[in-house]
Amino acid sequence: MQCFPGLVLALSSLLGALALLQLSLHLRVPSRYGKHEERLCRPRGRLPARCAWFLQELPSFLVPALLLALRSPPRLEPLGCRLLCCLFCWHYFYRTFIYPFFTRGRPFPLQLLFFGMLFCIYNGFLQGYYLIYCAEYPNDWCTDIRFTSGLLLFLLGMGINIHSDLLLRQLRKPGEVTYKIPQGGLFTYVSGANYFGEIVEWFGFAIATWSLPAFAFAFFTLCCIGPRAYHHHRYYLKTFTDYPKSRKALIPFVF
Ligand code: NDX
Repeated sequence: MQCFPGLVLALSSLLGALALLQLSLHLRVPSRYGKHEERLCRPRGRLPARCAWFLQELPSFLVPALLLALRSPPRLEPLGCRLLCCLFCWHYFYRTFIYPFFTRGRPFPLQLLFFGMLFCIYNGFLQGYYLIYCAEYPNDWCTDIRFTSGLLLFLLGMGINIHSDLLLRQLRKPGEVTYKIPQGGLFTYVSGANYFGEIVEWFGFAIATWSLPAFAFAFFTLCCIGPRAYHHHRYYLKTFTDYPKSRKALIPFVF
């Protein structure tokens, strides 16, 4: 396989278009899973959350890993490039092999799982293909301000995301499916602390890679889970009369 810059441009543009489609579909009406799923826990047409999240996210880890294995001779020089590919796989290792096994979420709709998997194949291919076959970085990219600041943002975002996922999980005992008011960590300031972390993470990745595919993915993430944070916030305000009034939806002190 070789690098086709036109393919990268086309796939990144399509990802940007999907982001706008996602935004237009879900700005008013949230994606129908989790607390926005109206019919509770009907087993038909749903898969247990553990299984669903594992299957859905697996391609985001496997596809870049396969592309890496198929690349002969291996090309991930310089160090900056190798590190960037590892960051992407690191996140999806967590999301595929760790997050699903601890989740206490409700069963996930099969239809969304199918589209989610397609999305993960698409994005895993785009990010992996670009980093493994196309990206060119100077040998001193690791000391470039874009790489270092992007890496710091990525790590900060990932830390917030994982910590917030943990706080949400601890709200329930095994087998419980009720919703409670999240407390602690960044939830003190925003209802969508896990989403805020994830958005910071992927913008950090985009800055560190300084690439069109990564910026397209960060934009998609913003359009996908930004509105979802807003819908979560409205849900909490509607459901809990004692919900902290100073808490924002997504961005601490701002929105
Ligand atoms: N999965 C990313 N669009 C999505 C699946 C659906 O990873 O075709 C986007 C992802 C996909 C979507 C994905 C892309 C767009 C798709 C869509 C389906 C249709 C759509 C493909 C791939 C589509 C077009 C046409 C435009 C292409 O019971 P429960 O489950 O609610 O329990 C929850 C629990 N919890 C609480 N427990 C007690 N009390 C409370 N108050 C609670 N609040 C929540 O915590 C869950 O077990 C858990 C987390 O819940 P929630 O709702 O906060 O997060 P969730 O949305 O489930 O995300 C989980 C993590 C989170 O860290 C988030 O940052 C990350 O995954 N994520 C999620 C979505 C997308 C994404 C990251 C990204 O874009 N980077």
